[in-house]
Amino acid sequence: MTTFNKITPSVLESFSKILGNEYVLSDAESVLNYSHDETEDLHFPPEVILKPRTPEEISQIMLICNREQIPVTPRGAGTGLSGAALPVYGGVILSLERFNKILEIDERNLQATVEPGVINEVFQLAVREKGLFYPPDPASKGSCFLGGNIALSSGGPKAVKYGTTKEYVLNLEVVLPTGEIIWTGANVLKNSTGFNLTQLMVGSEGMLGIVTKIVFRLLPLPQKTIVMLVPFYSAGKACESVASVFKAGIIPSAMEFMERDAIDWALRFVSGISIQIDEKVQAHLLIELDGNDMEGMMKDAEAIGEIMTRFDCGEILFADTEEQKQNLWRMRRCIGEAVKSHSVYKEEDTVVMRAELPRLLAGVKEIGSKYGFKSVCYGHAGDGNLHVNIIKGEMSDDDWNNKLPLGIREIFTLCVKLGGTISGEHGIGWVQKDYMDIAFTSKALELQKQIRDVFDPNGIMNPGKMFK
Ligand code: 2HG
Ligand code: ZN
Repeated sequence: MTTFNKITPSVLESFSKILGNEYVLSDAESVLNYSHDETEDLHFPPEVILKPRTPEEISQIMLICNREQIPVTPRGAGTGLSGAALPVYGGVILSLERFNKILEIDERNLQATVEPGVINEVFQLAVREKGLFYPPDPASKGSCFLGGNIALSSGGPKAVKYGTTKEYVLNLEVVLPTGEIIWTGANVLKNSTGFNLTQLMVGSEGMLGIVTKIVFRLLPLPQKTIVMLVPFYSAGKACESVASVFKAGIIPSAMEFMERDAIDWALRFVSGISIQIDEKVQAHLLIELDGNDMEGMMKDAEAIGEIMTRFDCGEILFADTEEQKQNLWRMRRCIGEAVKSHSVYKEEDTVVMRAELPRLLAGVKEIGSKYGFKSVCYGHAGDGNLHVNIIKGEMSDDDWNNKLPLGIREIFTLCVKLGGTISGEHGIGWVQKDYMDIAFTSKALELQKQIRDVFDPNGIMNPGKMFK
């Protein structure tokens, strides 16, 4: 177990010499703001918040922290959902918020070079102006940073057709935990040169280094979309219908599942959207098609409608206007916040093979009955990624803290049995690290820890995360 030293006044002085006083913060308000992310109700105060502007400044900070044995937690926008950016041992929060420039959009090569503190949606809109498309679209796209999307290998609704963040990363400039600055790859679509350090960094949750430049590949922007909201009288049948769409040769650009409570809570949480829902409806699928051939897309939409009726769906709502489409997505994207505002909860980011979704949902409900907890489930049905929000409700604190982990362990064991694993897009961070033995053998876990130790020999880089 690594031991850490407290930050001394002389170390603080060294940080100020590198950054300037205004970018070295330890006032109570800053400490409070940087002590949590969007994960449940966890708070860990840092000793100091540093806001560097260049890789060289970060390099100097890392040299000091290695010499002084001070933990460093890199942080993007703090929208994470697994506690990966929480300074659990105090020390330094190293914020990437000043790395907020889109350095180049290369229209000839369909690439872009950006800094990690650029907001996902700001980047999406910037490339969109040039007719280009960056598909990864986490629910928090309006506030999350691209650097955080890389750290957690983030996904989002469009992953079902376009893949997740990792599919778009070509090359990374990284400041290593020991201070050296490297590039991990090359700005090319094909690369079979050495181990893939670029993909090793994606999803490493700030434990293998600090990303300071990102080279993304881009796609041409699809011009048209169709959005449909499909109600079901059985949540299980909604899940069963999903695989049939893909089996029919159709790849939607999004296929989202929402249990009845999820949509009810979202409609109460977000203003300006009203949808008539029959009281017998138990779940919905929100399905999007995108492309440039509206006639072909309409044929696919009709085929999907046909398939859905086989699973006892209700009347399908086709969004007629851009505003209606936006409203349906606004409703879907606010579910996480709606659940947070409704109850103390724990979120599990389960993922299985798509056709196993019905068994996962049924299993979650059975385990909930066994352990006495209610769950609200929603998520990316098209890629088998179900967000299970466990609601504390009337559970006692003792059951919540000591009995519930046994139920969560059963849910994750079921995921692995169904060909899946314990996180599809939210990562492991602080909250899921005790369950990693379900997803990996001890040898596979040992290998990952050894890789971490090679990159971070003094154990100061985001310590306490991902592994017990
Ligand atoms: C989503 O798909 C997010 O909505 C979860 O991955 C959002 O839990 C949240 O806040
Ligand atoms: Zn999600």
